[in-house]
Amino acid sequence: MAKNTKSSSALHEKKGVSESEITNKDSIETIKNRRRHKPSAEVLAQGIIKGDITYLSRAITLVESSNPLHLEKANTIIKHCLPYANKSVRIGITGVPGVGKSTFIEAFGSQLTTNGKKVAVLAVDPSSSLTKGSILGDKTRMEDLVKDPNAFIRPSPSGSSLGGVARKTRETIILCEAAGFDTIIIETVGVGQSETAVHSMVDFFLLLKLAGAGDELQGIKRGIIEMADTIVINKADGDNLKAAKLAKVEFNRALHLYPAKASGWQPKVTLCSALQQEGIDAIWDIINDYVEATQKNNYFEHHRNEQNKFWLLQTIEDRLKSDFFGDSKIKEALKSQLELIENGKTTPFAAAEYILSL
Ligand SMILES: Nc1nc2c(ncn2[C@@H]2O[C@H](COP(=O)(O)OP(=O)(O)OP(=O)(O)O)[C@@H](O)[C@H]2O)c(=O)[nH]1
Ligand SMILES: [Mg+2]
Repeated sequence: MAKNTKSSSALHEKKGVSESEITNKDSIETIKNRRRHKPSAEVLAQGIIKGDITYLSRAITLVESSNPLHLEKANTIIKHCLPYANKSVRIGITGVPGVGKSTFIEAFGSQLTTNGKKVAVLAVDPSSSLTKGSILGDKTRMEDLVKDPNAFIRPSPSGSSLGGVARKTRETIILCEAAGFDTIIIETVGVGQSETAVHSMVDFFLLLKLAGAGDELQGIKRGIIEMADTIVINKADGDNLKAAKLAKVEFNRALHLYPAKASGWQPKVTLCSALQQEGIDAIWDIINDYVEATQKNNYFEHHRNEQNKFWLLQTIEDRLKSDFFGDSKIKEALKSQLELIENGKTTPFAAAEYILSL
């Protein structure tokens, strides 16, 4: 490679350092060009459909933006991508902090890409507006997957409402599918309402659990168990293995007490060690069985249709709410009515009637 003769000043720090051999000038130019020119929605969509990750990331950024102009562009991109979406398995993964979600996704995702799958990992994290997206820190725990050309990891979008975050994630799913990702993993922390939101956007819901000492069913939210298509007891290794096996028996017994699922699927309980990458294959087999069974009995498609209807109504509700509370007249009236309530000069119902009448 030619010596850098341009800057021979003694002040130039890199004197004598030749340009890196691995620097590909063409690709640098391409990246620079892309940054300079803002591609149209159509160009972005075409790029995504060809599997261009840079365009995919850009489009997701538009989806996540709160700028109305970006929103319009994002909607056009999604419209173009929709015919190419839907051809995937969407898997939700939840579990309390520390249960091993990131470690599991690293092991599971790597296994999938080894088997020729293209995996996108997204997150719905209700706390991400505070922590700026925990999956970012997580990337250190997903070392292999981050580098894997067949994997795409996107941190949780920030947002003030779970509804907003969920909408962004749903649209991101569509974009990822259009880009050719056939397995979508959506991670969420098992606190708050985020599991419900994730459950309403996936085909298969996986609950990661730890074997505790003794009473396994204590402190578990009933709703989460009901949502689970499979309970995976993680950290089934070393001294923990015995407790994990016991927990499996208990969960199996407990699951039989729940009413049958609309999918016709009997939830499974299985052991795994994400750290030692044991039991991962079996989980993929379970998911395949589920997909096969529910496609056969038409639940798979029916469920996705139901989810679409749900999100249509949810989106209208969100929009009405944000339009309403964002209106300056309403904001003012709300403030003054709140003061009146505090001073005992009106009732909440009268105040609400008044504000709604505006
Ligand atoms: N022994 C053992 N340790 C594990 C296993 N899986 C994860 N761990 C450890 O458990 C700790 C937490 O794992 P993470 O993957 O960060 O858990 P997480 O659920 O993503 O946690 P948050 O991101 O905080 O919600 C780490 O120290 C892991 O090394 C396992 O199968 N066996
Ligand atoms: Mg994590």
